[in-house]
Amino acid sequence: MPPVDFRLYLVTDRHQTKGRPLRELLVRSLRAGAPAIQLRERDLEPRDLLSLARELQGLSQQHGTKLFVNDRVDVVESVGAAGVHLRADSLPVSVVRRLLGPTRWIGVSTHSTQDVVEAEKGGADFAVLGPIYDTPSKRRYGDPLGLRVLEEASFRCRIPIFAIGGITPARVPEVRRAGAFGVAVISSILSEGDVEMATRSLLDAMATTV
Ligand code: 3NM
Repeated sequence: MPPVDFRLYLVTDRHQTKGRPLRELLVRSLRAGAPAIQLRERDLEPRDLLSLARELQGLSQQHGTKLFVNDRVDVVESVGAAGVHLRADSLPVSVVRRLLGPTRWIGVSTHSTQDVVEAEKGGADFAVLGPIYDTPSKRRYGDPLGLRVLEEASFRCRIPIFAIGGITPARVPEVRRAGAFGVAVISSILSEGDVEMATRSLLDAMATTV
């Protein structure tokens, strides 16, 4: 696989859009330059997920954005997405690599240094590590890991690590200093009134700390 070439990973959650249609917000973020999106609508029926993924893949191609689909290798294949994003309880990376072949990216959600070590050993292209900070949805993801775990994982592993959980533009410099290659966000884009500005602020924060 080519090296990971994006540093902002927008994760979708249509329940965190303040009542606005997800598709519209994603288009606005794509136009503002969001380089990668993970479609993570886990409570959508398979056919609804497939049709949203198909539509987003078309929009992503128009904007030069990479589309990832959470867990559903079959949906990735059928819409020609850039890659899959695996959870702790998804199929193992090695199995997915065999299914998807060498041309699609595999990202993995991790919650400890050991998880990142294992994702790397399994052949993942990148890891998303969190929650680093308190997040509005923290109960679902456990206690914040803090910057020390990010530092430790970055020290021990070579795959790019994206920090997730409570990431804001103001926090970008410290997560970058702790070794994060990039950041992954939901609410710092999808819950903001000005989605374009929110996207650009994160991109600018990343650009000035790289
Ligand atoms: N995964 P926000 S935290 C989807 O720790 C997700 O694995 C997490 O939302 C993890 O950017 C999280 O609004 C939510 O804090 C991130």
